[in-house]
Amino acid sequence: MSKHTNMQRDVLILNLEEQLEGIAKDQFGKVLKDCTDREAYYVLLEMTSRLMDVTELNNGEKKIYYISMEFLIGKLLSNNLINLRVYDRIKDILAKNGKDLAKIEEYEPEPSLGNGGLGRLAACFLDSIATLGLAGEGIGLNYHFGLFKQVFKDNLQVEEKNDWIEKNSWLEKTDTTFDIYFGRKKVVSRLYNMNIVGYRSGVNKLRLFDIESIDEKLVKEGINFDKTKTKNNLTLFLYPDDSDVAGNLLRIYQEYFLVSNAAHLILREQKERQYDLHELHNHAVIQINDTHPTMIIPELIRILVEEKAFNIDEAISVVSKTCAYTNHTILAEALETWPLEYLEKVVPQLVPYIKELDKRVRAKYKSSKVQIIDKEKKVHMAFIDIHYGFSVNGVAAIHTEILKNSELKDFYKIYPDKFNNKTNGITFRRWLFSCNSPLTDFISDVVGDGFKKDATKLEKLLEYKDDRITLEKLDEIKMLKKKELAEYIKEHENIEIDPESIYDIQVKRLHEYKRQQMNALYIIHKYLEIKGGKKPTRPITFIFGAKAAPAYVIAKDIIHLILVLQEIINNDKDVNKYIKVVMAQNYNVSYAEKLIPACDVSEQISLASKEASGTGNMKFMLNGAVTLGTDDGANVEIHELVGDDNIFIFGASADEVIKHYKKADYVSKDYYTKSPVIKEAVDFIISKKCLKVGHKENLERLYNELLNKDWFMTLLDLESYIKKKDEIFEAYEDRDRWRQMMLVNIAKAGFFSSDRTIEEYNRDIWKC
Ligand code: H2P
Repeated sequence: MSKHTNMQRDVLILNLEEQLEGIAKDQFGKVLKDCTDREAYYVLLEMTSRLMDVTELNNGEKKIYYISMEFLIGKLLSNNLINLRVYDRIKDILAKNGKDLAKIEEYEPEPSLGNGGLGRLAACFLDSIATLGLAGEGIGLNYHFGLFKQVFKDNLQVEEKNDWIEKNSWLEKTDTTFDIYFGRKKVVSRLYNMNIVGYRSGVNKLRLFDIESIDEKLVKEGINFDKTKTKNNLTLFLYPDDSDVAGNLLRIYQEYFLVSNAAHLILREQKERQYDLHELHNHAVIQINDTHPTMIIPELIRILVEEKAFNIDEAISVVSKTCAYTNHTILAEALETWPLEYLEKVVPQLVPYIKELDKRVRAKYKSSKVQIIDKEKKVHMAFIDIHYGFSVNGVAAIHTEILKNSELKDFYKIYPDKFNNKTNGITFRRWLFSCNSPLTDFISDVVGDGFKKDATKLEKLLEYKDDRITLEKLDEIKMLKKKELAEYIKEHENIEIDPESIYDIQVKRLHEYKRQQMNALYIIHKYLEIKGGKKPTRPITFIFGAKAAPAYVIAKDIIHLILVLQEIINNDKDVNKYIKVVMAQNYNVSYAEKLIPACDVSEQISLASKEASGTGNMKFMLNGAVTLGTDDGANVEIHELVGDDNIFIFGASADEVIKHYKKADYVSKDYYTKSPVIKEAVDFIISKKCLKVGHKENLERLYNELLNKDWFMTLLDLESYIKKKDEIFEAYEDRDRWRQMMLVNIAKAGFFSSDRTIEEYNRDIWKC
């Protein structure tokens, strides 16, 4: 950091109190003490922005461009204060003025610029890239209404727009605009920046592109709008409903808009720094986050050829050396294949380049399995990335192995050196320091502060595995967090929960492969047991948080079932002493920050082989929850780290599941017919009790799905899940053992710091 900015920062920090008062006076004509919490939020926003403005930009000869349709950044105030190292001071000043930072933060609107793990990972990566002092930026879109805001009405999910952009916000409008062409149709983009400050480090930028001609009024009801008015709707929502052609086309418009802006920005920066574009790969590396930004490859090639006088061979060569691809899932639905005809409609100028890329592959490789354009004239976006990028990585060890040996094996044969694994990580700044300060402080007291910069130092905690005082303190902190969550849930969901109960939590995007429905079937099973007189030793609170994609019918039916169970169980006096169900409304990053520190049992129950990594599993572990999971994704690595004694694993292995798919021999009805336990739980979905509270159509559809399809093999694992789950609840009663499990999980979580992940990306891929 230069002396100049250092000094400016120091002066600001020295005079924090004076500065805050000055801003309060300017903005509201009041002293800080008299400001409302909302006003105090804007004062802090201004203060933090000033501090970031005088923090030096991370710089380097080579820059990372992390291109992603999603950046689930969450609220930024606390995180920024922590990274700027003024959190405690600000908290003290506020307290002196009768204010509570936690209450003030409530006024920060939360953007929903992401869907789940993929978007949240991108946000954690930005934090770590900045923390490691790497020059790198995120490039994404500035969706005005984000994903959506979830509300529950009549036990159903209803989507509303999430209106998060305010006049004063972290967004900085810039003067940068680009003309973006869809064939002959032109739109004008505008760049907005957000500062991303690293922990005890410099600042990077998140670049969010918007469209100048956006028309928010297009959204009339819920999240519905005219999908054909591209000029006005492009950045209204992330993931518009893609159940029709217009929705699919809009998605392509968005993707091209993102990458074309990115390409312009990157090339402009190269020019400003007077770099030779033939050396692009020495000064820029582009990380393509899942297939959504794949068109950056043909777009860059196109611009180099048409505007920079490259010949096509040179252009392909330099772009291929610049782009790297991360695969986040093996689910077919997420490996995009666009009909060529759609691309012709939206971006005709790109199609000749895609055809050229395809032609070159055809000339070299005969196998139809690796062709970019298939017989049905569909373009396999991932295949563009693999052929014309220099690196392909999976996001957890088992996932990368599945890519190499099964999903992408034909490519692995051609390009063994391109494939590599980068196990995901999470930023501890947000997922420990910020969301669980009592635990952070306690760990510092026990093992010192070293873990804040080097997370593997958490392992020192293991020396205290038999120390009663340490273990009791861990439990005390957990109880504190459980009480706080109980208050929050009372306030937000109007449900009373007992902090003495076991908190069993499953929070993640709603998807059948993540198997929230299996958890719901367990709850039914427990309910019926209690009705039959078998009471659990200790009450249990089952908590869910999940949004379902608006057009994903069965996912919405699963939410419906959970809400129906919530109503039946919480109102049944014979049962609600023993179990309760909470479906958190509008689960988002802020909610996660409240749920995760309070969790006892972390539900990671995907069908083995299907969850590429998971990152919630890491956040829970770091906060002392014990995992109940399948050997899938990063659970496998958690399992290896904590050992058999500190995790509860059940269900079919990834190999077994892959075999079932290959042989197509899984028949869910067989499991239903053979097992009275399964039958009883599944039948309950369409019992009179449920139908009285819920909707026949939704419940019957879900019931039939489970019996006749069950693509993600819920019934295959249900019995072993019930058994393991009973076991983990029993294990909770051995309080000494449980506390030790908590400690071991925290101690071993260091590996999952995103600082480690980013170090590996940089060492093996980016080389900055
Ligand atoms: C996805 C994968 C997760 C992975 C995450 C980040 C797409 O997230 O499914 O297994 O951890 O990317 O790599 P999600 O399902 O939460 O949307």
